[in-house]
Amino acid sequence: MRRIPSLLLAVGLLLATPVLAHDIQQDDLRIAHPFATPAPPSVPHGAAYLDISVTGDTPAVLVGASSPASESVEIHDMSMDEGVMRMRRVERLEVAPGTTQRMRPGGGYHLMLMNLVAPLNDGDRFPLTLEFAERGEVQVEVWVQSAEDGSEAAEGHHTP
Ligand SMILES: [Cu+2]
Repeated sequence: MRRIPSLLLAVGLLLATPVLAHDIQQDDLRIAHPFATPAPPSVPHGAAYLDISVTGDTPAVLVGASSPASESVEIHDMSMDEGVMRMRRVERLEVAPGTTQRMRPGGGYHLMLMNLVAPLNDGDRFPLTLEFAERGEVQVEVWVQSAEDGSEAAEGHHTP
């Protein structure tokens, strides 16, 4: 009989844990296929990528993000500057109505996981909270996978 309370407790904890979805539809906002590229112990920072789609009439403005996987999360834009790849932090990323902002390795916007708590290994999953102006927070589950796999999955994963 002593096992029953602990079993019930375990079930209660399971139920209390929010189930994080990989693809999120929240009102007219859709977050698709969040993934992060693997980061070995020698790499201090990681990068996460996802697609943000807005189907309604008002833009979605990403103003921040956070995750237990790193000390902080910054919105970055990467571009070529006189032949050199440069990353710069941006305070907000606006997604216009009726459009999709795609993030992919190799350039453009990404979410920088500043000071990783642990290496990111292929197959790992971790929660990420996106903060949108006016719309509040959206929680997603990020999958760690190689850039090629992630991009392919992102492209092919959501064809209607
Ligand atoms: Cu960056």
